[in-house]
Amino acid sequence: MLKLHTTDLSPFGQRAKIALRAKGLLDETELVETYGGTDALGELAPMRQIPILEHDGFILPESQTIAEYLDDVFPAPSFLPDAPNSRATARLLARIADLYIAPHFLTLVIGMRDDLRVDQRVTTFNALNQGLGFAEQYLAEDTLYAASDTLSFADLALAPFLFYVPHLADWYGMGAFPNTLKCSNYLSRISKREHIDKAFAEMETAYKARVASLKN
Ligand SMILES: N[C@@H](CCC(=O)N[C@@H](CS)C(=O)NCC(=O)O)C(=O)O
Repeated sequence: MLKLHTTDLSPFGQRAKIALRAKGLLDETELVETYGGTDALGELAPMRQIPILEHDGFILPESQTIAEYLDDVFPAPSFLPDAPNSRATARLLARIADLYIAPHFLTLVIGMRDDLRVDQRVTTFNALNQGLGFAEQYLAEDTLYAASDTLSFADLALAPFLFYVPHLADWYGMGAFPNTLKCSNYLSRISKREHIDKAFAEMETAYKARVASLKN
């Protein structure tokens, strides 16, 4: 039995959901729609954050750990390329997404509600752009996906965050990808790929609903 606690708006949740979809497991997964921070999530994991996966009684938080667990239990298709350099790049890009992009993304999303001050906007976009610059160094340009010609941990982690970059830049009146053309090109090319396209469509709908609720 597979169950995923998540919401379509969350790029962390989408990492787990894309993983399930790519493994052909989404149809048999019960999706529990929830935002983070609830008492019900707190009973499953101390972080109280989405996503949380349940698999035959095993309860697992943290999106990257969930993706790695799914790859261990359901090995095909693998989320790691064959070549050691590409495998390392896939892991590195996922780590860059978590360490240097995700924190600034969260500040900007929370700031939509709390009306981030102008100086904080600039600081946060500078930090976000620095994180994107780190990804830029390692993104492959001549491959179908971020690290190779197959979907990997890099795409599961990076693509959902990059999806939001133009949306958040638009919301805050900032430029998207000012010095990161490779990231921008990657976003265009990945948005057409199987599994990612569905995630992006779900995020688009969820983001529009979020914007509408903030404007009301
Ligand atoms: N490191 C976590 C981050 C997950 C995360 O920040 N989830 C957000 C939603 S996008 C959340 O549940 N926030 C609620 C809270 O922190 O109380 C992961 O990779 O799964």
